[in-house]
Amino acid sequence: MAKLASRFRGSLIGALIGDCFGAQFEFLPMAITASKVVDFVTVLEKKKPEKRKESLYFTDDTEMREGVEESLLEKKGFDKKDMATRFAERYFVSPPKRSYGSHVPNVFMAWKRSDYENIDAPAMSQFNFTGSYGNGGGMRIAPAALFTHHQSPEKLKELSDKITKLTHTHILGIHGAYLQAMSVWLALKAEESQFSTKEFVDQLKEKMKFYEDEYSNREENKDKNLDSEESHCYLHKLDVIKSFLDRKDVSNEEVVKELGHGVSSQSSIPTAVYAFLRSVEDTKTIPNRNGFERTIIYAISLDGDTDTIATMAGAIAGAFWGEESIPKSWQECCQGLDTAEKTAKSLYQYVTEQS
Ligand code: F2R
Ligand code: MG
Ligand code: MG
Ligand code: MG
Repeated sequence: MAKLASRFRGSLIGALIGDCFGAQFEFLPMAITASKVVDFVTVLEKKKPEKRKESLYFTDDTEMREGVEESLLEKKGFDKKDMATRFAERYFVSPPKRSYGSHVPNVFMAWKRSDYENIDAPAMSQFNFTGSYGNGGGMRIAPAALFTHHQSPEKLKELSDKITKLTHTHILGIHGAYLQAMSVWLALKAEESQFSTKEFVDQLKEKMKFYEDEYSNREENKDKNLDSEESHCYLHKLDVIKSFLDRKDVSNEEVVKELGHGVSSQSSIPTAVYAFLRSVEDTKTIPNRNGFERTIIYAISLDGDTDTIATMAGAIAGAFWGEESIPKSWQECCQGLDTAEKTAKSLYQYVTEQS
């Protein structure tokens, strides 16, 4: 079983690799298959180390994840002004390749105009005051699971909600980010030799049912007549994942139809969870590769929002199998590797001292 320090490194480096590798395919106007992704990684693996080094850039997924980590460590917990300032100031100097979501920069600009005094309102006014349900909450949330490793899932929920609501206040964005955070949190604690993918889904279902029930039972939501697929969206998708895990013939088309591969939380976060779980069980579709490698290759093969689905799946897979499962040749390709390694060590040290 991978040691905890290795799992911390695995989660952040796994997230980084998913982003850097997936960004090469994000919304490409061509069909992607697992064999095309395998060809891509094989070319990288055969390159001379000096040619590989930092040859792949990271995008907004990593830039915002780094903002979360830096702020949590510096402030020893959540500080909204500090985290918001880090998000925005990084965005204002970032190269165009970071390709942020189309609407989230409005939040950064509004914060800056208020000199970082008005933090809550800009996110709430997004999308005609419904708030964003983009997957920008989930893509950056893994460090919250590391930070609360020795705390309860309820503490993780509190922290995940605060980090997400800075930019994403739609309930599907908030619940989606928690589903991703909880998946990393559980993967960090899981033992490979006794691991059951179904039990993992059941643990997630229990949490999502509680929070989705709580939301739909709130007085102000009772007269909205939310249909059950909307109000219990993640519970429903976790059931789909469970039924997929029972079968060996689930095609990419079916996964995309039922779980999605888009930029919304609801059409990408359950997909990332499934990419990890499927890769634990299915050792045949992508042969001669370990579980971490299968997770990344499979997540990207689903096409669509490949950097974000692979970053979320990579964060879970890296937490489960640890850093040793991630080929050095893959790691060396990524811009941002030194930061991910250093931050994972600091987070590990921080939580160990706290426990
Ligand atoms: N932006 C990109 N990639 C560029 C390619 C996009 C693609 N060509 C396309 O056609 O979309 N990647 C990065 O964006 C995602 C994270 O975005 P984030 O941070 O959640 O941003 P935002 O702007 O808040 O939301 C993203 C989109 O989601 C839709 N949306 C969200 N809430 C909505 C609502 N309440 N009503 C209607 N639509 C809503 C909008 O389309 C937003 O633009 C990651 O993939 C990251 O890699
Ligand atoms: Mg395509
Ligand atoms: Mg991105
Ligand atoms: Mg993306």
